[in-house]
Amino acid sequence: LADPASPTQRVSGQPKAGFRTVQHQVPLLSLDNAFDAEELRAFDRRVRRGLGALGAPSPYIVELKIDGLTVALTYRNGVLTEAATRGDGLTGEDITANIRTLRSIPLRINSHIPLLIVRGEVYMPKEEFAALNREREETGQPLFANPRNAAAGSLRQLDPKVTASRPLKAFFYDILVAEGSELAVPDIQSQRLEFLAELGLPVNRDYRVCANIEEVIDSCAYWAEQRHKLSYDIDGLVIKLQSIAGRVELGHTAKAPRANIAYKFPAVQEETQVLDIEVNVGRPGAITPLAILRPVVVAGSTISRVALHNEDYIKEKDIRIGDWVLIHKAGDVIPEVVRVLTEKRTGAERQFMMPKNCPVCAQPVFRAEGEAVLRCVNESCIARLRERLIHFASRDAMDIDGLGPAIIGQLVDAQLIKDPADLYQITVEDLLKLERFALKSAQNLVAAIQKSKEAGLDRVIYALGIRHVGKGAARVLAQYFRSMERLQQASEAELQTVPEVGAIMADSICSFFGQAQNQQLIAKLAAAGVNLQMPEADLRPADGGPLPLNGKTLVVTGTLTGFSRSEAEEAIRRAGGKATSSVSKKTDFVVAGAEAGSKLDKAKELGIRILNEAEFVQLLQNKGSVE
Ligand code: 5U1
Repeated sequence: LADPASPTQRVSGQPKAGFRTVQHQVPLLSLDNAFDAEELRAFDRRVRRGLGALGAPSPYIVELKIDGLTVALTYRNGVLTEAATRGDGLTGEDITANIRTLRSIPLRINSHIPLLIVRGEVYMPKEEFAALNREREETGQPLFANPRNAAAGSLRQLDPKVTASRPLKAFFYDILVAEGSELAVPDIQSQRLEFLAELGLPVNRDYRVCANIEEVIDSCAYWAEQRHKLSYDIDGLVIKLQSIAGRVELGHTAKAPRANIAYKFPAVQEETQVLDIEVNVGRPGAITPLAILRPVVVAGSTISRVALHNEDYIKEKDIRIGDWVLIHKAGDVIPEVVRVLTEKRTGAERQFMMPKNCPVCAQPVFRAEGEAVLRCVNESCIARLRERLIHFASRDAMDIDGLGPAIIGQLVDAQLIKDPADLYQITVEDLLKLERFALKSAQNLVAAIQKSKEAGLDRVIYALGIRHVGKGAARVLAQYFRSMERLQQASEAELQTVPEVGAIMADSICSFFGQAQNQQLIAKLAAAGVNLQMPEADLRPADGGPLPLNGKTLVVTGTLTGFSRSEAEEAIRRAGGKATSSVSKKTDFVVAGAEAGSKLDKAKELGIRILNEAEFVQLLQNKGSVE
């Protein structure tokens, strides 16, 4: 009776040992490329000649070519039964379990068509890619080079739970097979896209129907300019004959249909010279090399410096001072050295050596075993303090309006602050002694600093800059421990019971709070009046009686309408209960929202009381029975 379209099928059980290969029912062709207007006009002449209509203009559609991973989905009687990668076009890999975890892909489409196979592209939006990489950096994991690699890496995971945790999306653009359809599949490509959308599949609506090839060329010029504004990467455009009958008539070569072509944007790699390599001291003491470049415009912005990450990276790419290099923007955003143009070397280039001492405080630097990064470990290094303060004041941390790197630099140089807590002692008079401060701006900054005392425990935890503790983890820690004091006292073992906290993070938190200067910092923040508590439980009964979930253990699963997962767990803790992530005999209740999966099954198996959202709210409000 298992229904493959049941929401429970979004999360599958066990990781697989490997992917099964699948034979595509219809080959997934690739595309020939055109690189300029002339090649597009030549394509148009071939199309019109092939159709015997050389004199007549031909209508085309221009679609965005999403830079992701091609997939083919099979729906039988409207239900998603199989998903495969493109592979070599004839054989792909079975990634059904992983595809099912993508919320934007329907498990059931709005039709009972006996067999439908559609083709599309799975991708990761640029911002989500950047956030994922930030998180990976914070937790010491290797970074993805670009959104495409991140999408491919996320989809080709043997454990679907990993795929489920990644921000993947998809667009569909082609119908490979439609059999026994009671619905007429349209014979015009733009109508086909709308048809796919009506079925409930995600479709990119940024297409343009063009009456002739000159309109196509205009559209290509438009997107060459505008593509950087999209929230996802595209690696070109696809020009297709609107008429599907025409497409069939023209047929295909061994590799590609004759009626379609990909337009590739002009290369966005530029040559420039490495004028120097400098090192930066970041937080927490990471000494990172930075190439100073002869300024060059790449895809609309001037690049004059590029991160070289670490010693191994420089060695691997063999980057020397004076080298000519090819640079591009990875993921269309982050400048990166593609390769050294060794053919341009004159012999005057110089090898770069990482410093043995911190360039700011002159103390020796260290490279920990297994790490690629050199670090300055001098706690009083001015450069480290500056970076720490920049992070402390940043938008995601204490969000101190007007306290940017330049002012922080002045405050540090004037020796007005030695740690973040000193910020709260700064007066208007102190600021007036610095450059560029007038009475009003000084008053505003002092007010902004004072206001940040109520930023919230999660922000303070994040602002401390504990290694491996990102924004999300700080929020979870704040919700779990509810006060800085409790967090400080937590053992490594207790920390590891917190969802999302692993061994590396737990170790890092303990070693942070184990250091005397960090304990002093927390004490100073508290003395300055920074709020280091979560707000008191607003669900606590007015009469001060027992909390409604006192001593009870609950597991939240599935999607609730009124709470996010962490909000529901917070509500449980505030009501005196314990929120855990796995169902066992010790679980008192399982709160099951929409699309609850294996945890709900396990609860049923163990005979644990299952609450729907309304019953859960009743319990929180002390209106239901917990027995
Ligand atoms: N929008 C779109 N992207 N894209 C990529 N259409 C499209 N068609 C493709 C490819 C590789 O190939 C055709 C052969 C279906």
